[in-house]
Amino acid sequence: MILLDGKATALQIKTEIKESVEQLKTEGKRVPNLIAVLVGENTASLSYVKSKVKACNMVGFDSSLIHLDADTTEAVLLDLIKQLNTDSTVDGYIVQLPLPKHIDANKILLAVAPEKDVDGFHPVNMGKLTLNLETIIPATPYGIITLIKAYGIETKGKRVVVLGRSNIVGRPTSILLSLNKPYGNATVTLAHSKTKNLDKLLLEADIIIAAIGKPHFVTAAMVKEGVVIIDVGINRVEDASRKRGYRLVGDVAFDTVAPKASYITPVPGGVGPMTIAMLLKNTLLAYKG
Ligand code: BQF
Repeated sequence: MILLDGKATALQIKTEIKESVEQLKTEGKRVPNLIAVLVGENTASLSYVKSKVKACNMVGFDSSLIHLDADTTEAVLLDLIKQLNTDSTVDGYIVQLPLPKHIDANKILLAVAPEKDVDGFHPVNMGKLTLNLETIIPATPYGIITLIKAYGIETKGKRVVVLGRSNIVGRPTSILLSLNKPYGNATVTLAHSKTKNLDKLLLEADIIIAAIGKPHFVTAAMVKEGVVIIDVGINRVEDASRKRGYRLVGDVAFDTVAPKASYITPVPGGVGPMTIAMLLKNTLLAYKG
């Protein structure tokens, strides 16, 4: 079993980005600028945006957090987005999800200028991804592909089961892996809550991408010997022995599945850090235009 070390791979990517920023500085150019917009007080969201801003600082990007009240109206948020779209000092920005229920997330994502949409969630960018056109790839799917590539794992002709059909992870990942390009060409099944005979499907999978948000959902009995496991789950489970009162666990029962796997990502330290690194990469690409 080989551990897919997302933390180390993300550090390599961030180091390369940092070197690019230093190069820009020696050329007397401005540095990339990423803005994070957060609405409300969701504690997980707040920790995610903080780690994104911190990662920006680490590579030498400009970055700031715009933190709006939980009762911010859709109109006010749309107004901010208009400003960010026309602000030439902003290369890219993200609107942290989930948004409060009184705001229509689809309407917000549609308002983001596609060239500044470093999350890659705008329908135009999603459409380009689907059509195998050059575009901004959502950070988590991009991180998954980059991790697979870093370890030289073959995807061509492999049976992949993606568990979970979210717009942010499952669906774009299933599309990417099915495209006719390097680290694509897989035979992909997108499984979800209505899938029948999931156990049989998983047992036939060469690669499993777990993104359903259920702690320890995938067990050893569900996977074949030699399987590649990419665990996207970031689930908080109560743990009185931790300072915070919880610990992070994946969608895969790591301890029992790992001995059967050829490669497996840990949680934490797997796909999560890759997501942050690829957001920075997307910001650098948006800067370069
Ligand atoms: C790690 C996210 C669900 C819903 C909205 C590193 C992150 C997480 C874990 C992180 C996530 C999950 C993010 C680790 C960003 C990934 O060491 O394992 C980093 O910050 N993530 C998000 O912005 O929105 C989410 C999960």
